Amino acid sequence: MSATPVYITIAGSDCSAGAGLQADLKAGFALGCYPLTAVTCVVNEIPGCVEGIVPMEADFVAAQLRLCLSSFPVQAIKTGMLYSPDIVRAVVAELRGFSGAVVVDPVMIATAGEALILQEAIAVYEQELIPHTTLLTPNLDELARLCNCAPIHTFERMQQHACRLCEKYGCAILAKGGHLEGNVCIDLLVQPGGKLQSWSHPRTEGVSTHGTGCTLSSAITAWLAHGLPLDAAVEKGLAYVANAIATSHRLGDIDALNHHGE
Ligand code: PXL
Repeated sequence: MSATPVYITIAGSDCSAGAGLQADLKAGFALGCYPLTAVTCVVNEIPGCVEGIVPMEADFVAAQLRLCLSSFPVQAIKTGMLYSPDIVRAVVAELRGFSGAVVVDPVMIATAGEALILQEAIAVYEQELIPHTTLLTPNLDELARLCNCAPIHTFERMQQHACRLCEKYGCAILAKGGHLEGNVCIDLLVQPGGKLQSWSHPRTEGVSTHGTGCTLSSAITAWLAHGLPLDAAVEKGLAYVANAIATSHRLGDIDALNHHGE
């Protein structure tokens, strides 16, 4: 029997269990991996309302990462909500000796608009974390923030800025065009060397989900941990999320993603 792939998610806890490390765990297990966790923050929230954020001490985030890395055969790492400059720096220091894939979901704001990052942490992402990244997965707001440009609404501008970031940092960019103008969502993968691939799907109307970004980056990391090349891992990650949305079920006021494997 082949070994179960192991990856680490470095993320915040969402008590409503739709996003954050809870989403990562569900996607990782559904895709046949063993996801380990390094907790960065505890977020007291339900979809649409972040009531409070309690960050861990940065040294303790690093300690969780160090113990996991030294105790398990870790194939890949994903980062989600890192929140503070100190936590981003602590993560970067532990990543230095790691040679597997690193997927960075640059979590900045929750769906309802609340900040999930201290503004000073963004410069640390740019200067220290993104240069260690294999794949960066910004949504349109995060892409505009990282490019220091006006809000992005069209596919052409999304492509132009994703290519710019890819060249600047030498890492692959998956720009998530879920909120582009029109009825179609287009996700664009730009790889160093200039290879472009895109996937489009119609917007799912009337579904109010939470945690799709976390689920996507975790599903991609799971497929990378299985040994798939980047473009295949992205394609299968996108399919996983599309299916989780299409088969989501109503739970109180939200549509809970349906996590199940292949
Ligand atoms: O979806 C972004 C996100 C990431 N991580 C945590 C979150 C959220 C959104 O609410 O709570 C912990």
